[in-house]
Amino acid sequence: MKPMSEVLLVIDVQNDFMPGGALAVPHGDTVVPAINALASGFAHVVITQDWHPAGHVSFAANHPGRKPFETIALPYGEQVLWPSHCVQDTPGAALHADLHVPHAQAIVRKGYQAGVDSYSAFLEADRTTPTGLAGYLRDKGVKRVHCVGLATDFCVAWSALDAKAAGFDVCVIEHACRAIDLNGSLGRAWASLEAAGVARE
Ligand code: VGL
Ligand code: ZN
Repeated sequence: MKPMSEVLLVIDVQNDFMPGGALAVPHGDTVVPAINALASGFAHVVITQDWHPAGHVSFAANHPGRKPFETIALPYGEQVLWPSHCVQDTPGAALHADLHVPHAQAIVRKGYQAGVDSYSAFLEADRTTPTGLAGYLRDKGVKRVHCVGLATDFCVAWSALDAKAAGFDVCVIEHACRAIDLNGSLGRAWASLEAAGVARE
């Protein structure tokens, strides 16, 4: 059993990211048994949920004339426009029913400000507003963050990079992640992770 100083960060294993969901990640459901198996070896598990209001700035539907997967310029930078997904308190935002991590200690929700996205579990897309997760993990004595979940090239990659920048040792456990891979985003994500010193396991 891994000690409390090593956390398993289970990222966005939510219905809308599963096959048939609003923003389906190809084979996204295959991470569920992999994460269940890993989680049984971790005393410390934290879960994240993408958690948007219906009027969220990342939804193409809130930008007349724009379509999903286009990008727009926002005050904080470039934003991909997504199909509406993970709307607060809807079935699509719920964790996958087969995710079995009864001992998870905390659930961090992100992306709940209407005007700011948050791929990262640590820092919102304005790159200044913390979610509080870094402080939580430091308070708990965490040294190493093991990242799993969806999607490798968006929320997993951004979370892993920010965990590293916050001073933690970080790895991404590849077999327990799946990617969206939009215009080469997966290759770019692995390159950024490697350059930052995030381990690929
Ligand atoms: C995600 C796109 C939009 C993710 C969340 O969990 O990777 N991707 N919102
Ligand atoms: Zn989102």
